[in-house]
Amino acid sequence: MKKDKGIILALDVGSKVEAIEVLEEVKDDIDAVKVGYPLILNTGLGFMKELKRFEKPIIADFKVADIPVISKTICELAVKNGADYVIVHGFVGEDVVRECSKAAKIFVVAEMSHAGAETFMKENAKEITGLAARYAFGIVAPATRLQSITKLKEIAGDLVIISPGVKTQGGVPGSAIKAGADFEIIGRGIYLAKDPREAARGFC
Ligand code: BMP
Repeated sequence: MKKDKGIILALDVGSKVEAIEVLEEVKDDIDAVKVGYPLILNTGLGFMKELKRFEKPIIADFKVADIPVISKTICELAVKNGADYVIVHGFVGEDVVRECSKAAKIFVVAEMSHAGAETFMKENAKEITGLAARYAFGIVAPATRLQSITKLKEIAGDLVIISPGVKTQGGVPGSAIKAGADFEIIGRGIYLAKDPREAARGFC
């Protein structure tokens, strides 16, 4: 995934019209688009193919966390419908991550950005990153906990680190990249802004 602006847009809007409007505005100021359940459950899996015309890598954020055979099927469906990368949970274990990696280029969630992730995820994030290093293209690590990014970076090797939690969740723009992330994921800070283009430029 080519790095220019260092920004991945989390396109969590509720309709095709909104999604296209936002992308038209910010396409020159982002490196990739992350789509997830809010958009895909509203518009259908096939919408990823329609987004191809923006010529940005598409990350399907399905946080896959099922048994291996079902997880692999989800990844296959995502790729068949236009995803360039799929986000998969790591806590489900090696068999799931391995099967998913056979079907797609994957990002593994190492540690999430919300407060609840401190309960179970934080203490296992290093092991999950070690697992990801064997199968994944990258990991997801929290912009809300910069020490976690720095710590996981030591284990991550060549893994690409993408980091959500910027602005609306409290992460300071630019700080995750300074701590070792490759890209910051930004959703509401861009698509809810009065002027999404100006907002996106402000993050570059
Ligand atoms: P926002 O910038 O609006 O807070 O959006 C963050 C995006 O990153 C959402 O799509 C969310 O699902 C995702 N995300 C997150 O916030 N924290 C994580 O730990 C993992 C995520 O994928």
